[in-house]
Amino acid sequence: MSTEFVASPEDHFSFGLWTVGNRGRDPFGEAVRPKIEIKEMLHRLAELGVWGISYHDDDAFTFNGEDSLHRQEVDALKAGLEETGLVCSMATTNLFFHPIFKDGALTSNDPRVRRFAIQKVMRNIDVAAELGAPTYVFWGGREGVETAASKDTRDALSRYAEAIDFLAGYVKDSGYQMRFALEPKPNEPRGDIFLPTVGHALAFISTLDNADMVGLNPEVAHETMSGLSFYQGVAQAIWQGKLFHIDLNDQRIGRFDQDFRFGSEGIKDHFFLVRLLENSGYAGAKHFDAHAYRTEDVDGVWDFARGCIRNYLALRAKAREFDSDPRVAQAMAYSGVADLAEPTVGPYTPQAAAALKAETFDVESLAQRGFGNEALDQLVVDHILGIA
Ligand code: GCO
Ligand code: MN
Ligand code: MN
Repeated sequence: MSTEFVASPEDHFSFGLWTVGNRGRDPFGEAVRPKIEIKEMLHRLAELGVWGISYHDDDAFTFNGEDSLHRQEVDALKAGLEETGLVCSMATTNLFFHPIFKDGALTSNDPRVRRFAIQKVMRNIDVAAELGAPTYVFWGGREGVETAASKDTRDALSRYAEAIDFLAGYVKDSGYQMRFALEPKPNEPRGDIFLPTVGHALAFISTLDNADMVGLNPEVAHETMSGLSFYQGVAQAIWQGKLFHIDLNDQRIGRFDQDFRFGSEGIKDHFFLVRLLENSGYAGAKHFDAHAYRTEDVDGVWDFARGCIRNYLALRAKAREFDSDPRVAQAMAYSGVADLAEPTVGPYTPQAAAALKAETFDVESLAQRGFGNEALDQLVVDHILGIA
């Protein structure tokens, strides 16, 4: 296997401006790295074979800036994209940093804050459309509570749905080719965040009037924080046609949101994740939402970015190797992997029900079957370790 993993724009890798732009601030300490200018970021990313960038309005444009300044700033970003050939693969709104959002944005108890938040999103949706972003993400970091006494969650979810439907109406009415992707997270910065997991978000989407244009942007770290399997969440989102975007990073279970370099921690989980994305035909952005360790200087930031890409490409190579190993095919056949794709009873008919009722099963012999999953999984581990 080649040890040179070179990305090309066809791989659809993307980075948020805030990821490589992260200066290492945390709740206990201030910035440890200088600011990198957006132009510089775009050039460095393009050199790494990256396809796209994503941004929050406030990453690139002055918060609540005058129209003329806003125009200049949008033009500067546009020029940077044109110069480097990068696309804008996703846009989003910062609805969490300014103190006005301390009680939430789309779900603040203050209706004036809710209206301001929706206006802020509309303003940036116009920019996103101009930049050609196909996906608009909603991460509700402040949409939540510390004390359940402060909000009726049913009202909060109604206001959340109202806002998403209103904004979806705005996109459709404006003729923009854009879909929304909700990003679940269980907590941090709020004590509890609404739509805490992939499952909650999928159920919420099904209540929307504009469910057709709303899907998910799941993040490795967010499901893993809760101890859930990211792989299973993503697989279900794909099954429901709702994987619109994905935030790739890494995380240890039960910790705060660590945003580690992709593939640096849960190597086996990531092997299966990459294999799933590749084999499912997912064609969207492979978006790294992570940042360099706080120990790093600017060189470390680019080591981090290269590492995310390298780990994805290496795991993709491993997954291909695994899927073309005849011993794997044999072990999978023994385990019955393909048999699960066979319908069990088909659609209900009285005849099918009667036939099933009349069927006899040799329960004892069925119970004796082994599925060979130890041998199958050892092949997984052997491939990952390079000893297959
Ligand atoms: C986090 C989130 C954010 C969002 C970003 C784009 O935990 O901080 O992952 O990084 O992804 O705001 O919506
Ligand atoms: Mn994210
Ligand atoms: Mn996150």
